[in-house]
Amino acid sequence: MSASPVTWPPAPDWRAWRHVTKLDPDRPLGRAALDAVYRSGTDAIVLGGSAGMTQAAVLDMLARLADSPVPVALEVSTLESAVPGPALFLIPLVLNAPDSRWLGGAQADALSHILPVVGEYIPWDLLLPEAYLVLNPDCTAARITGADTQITPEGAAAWAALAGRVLRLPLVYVEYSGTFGDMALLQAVREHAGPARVVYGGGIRSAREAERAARWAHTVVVGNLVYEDPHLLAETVAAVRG
Ligand code: 1GP
Repeated sequence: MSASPVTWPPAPDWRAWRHVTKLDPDRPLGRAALDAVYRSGTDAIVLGGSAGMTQAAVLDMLARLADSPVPVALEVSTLESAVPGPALFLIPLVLNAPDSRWLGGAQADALSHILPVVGEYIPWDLLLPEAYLVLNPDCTAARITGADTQITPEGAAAWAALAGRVLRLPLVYVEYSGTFGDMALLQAVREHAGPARVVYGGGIRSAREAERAARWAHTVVVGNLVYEDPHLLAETVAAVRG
């Protein structure tokens, strides 16, 4: 295979991210809230959502974030939203879904469409797989994937060992989107994920929750708070930095 005709910028140092702010391209976000994100000290912005990841919405959000002081990553959950511009492309795989479609089938399907058309332009070094454990039964991702959200800390530890040590995936994401999760389960994941970075997201609405999650997670993700109380984001950043 010949070398890519495109030279992409180097990937940002995602291993150093302690605090990440997740923005949903499908949700309206005012200028004041965006300014609060920029001023918060967060390490990176991730665009992601379980619904509404249209090409137009993602391109619009990327344009608004052109002046971001921190790297902007894109969680690629639909084929149409895979557009150039982000500093990093996160590829979600759902470990605890019963259908292997969410653990590779959907991604291979997407590649089967992309490879023949723009294969030589794919920035492979900017793609980063995330091994998700989806744990809030009421979140959209759980409804879409049918994830088994009732797993125990021991079950989560086994998934973490499989992802981090056997499959050697770089990230294990403990996802409680919308609700604050079980810290014993997060601890079990951290203790068994081997070299993988452990990411936690879900229900962080104050410094207190951010501090608790940051005890076990390498990276803490805050989403809803930006839309509800953006002025509190900075205190979650301060809390994870200890
Ligand atoms: C969602 O993990 C993130 O994917 C953050 O969750 O929106 O509950 O903060 P919240």
